[in-house]
Amino acid sequence: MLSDAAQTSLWRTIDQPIALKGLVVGIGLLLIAAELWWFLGRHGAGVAARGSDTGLQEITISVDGGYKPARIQVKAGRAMRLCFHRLDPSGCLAQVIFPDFQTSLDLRLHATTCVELPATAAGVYPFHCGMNMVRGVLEVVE
Ligand SMILES: [Cu+2]
Repeated sequence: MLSDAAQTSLWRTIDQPIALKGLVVGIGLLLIAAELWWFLGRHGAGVAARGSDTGLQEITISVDGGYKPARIQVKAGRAMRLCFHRLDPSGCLAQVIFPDFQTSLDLRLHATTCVELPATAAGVYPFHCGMNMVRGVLEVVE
């Protein structure tokens, strides 16, 4: 056992004013909120795919640190073509997986790679990178 004197020299409590404690807690909560927003929040509205001569709905998605846009709106009952233009060298983004369509796509760097997906019912169909860290979502609406 340490004597009281030794304990005091090893560990000393410095009492802080309550306002400072509150401030530290507040900043902590703000940082937690910011993190949740960053990883789970909705970042802007979905971007609609446009029609094309082929009858497919088309959209080009830029892959650079994330999917831009990450929320894509398409119409139900029409096949679609998604083109990914990969600018990010991170190996993590070299693959896109569409779990609901049981398909995946390998993306070459500085190239545009397209996938055609069949017409589908209205709903929300997420897609993600090879390791499920970077995510996007297909919003299929009537
Ligand atoms: Cu990843």
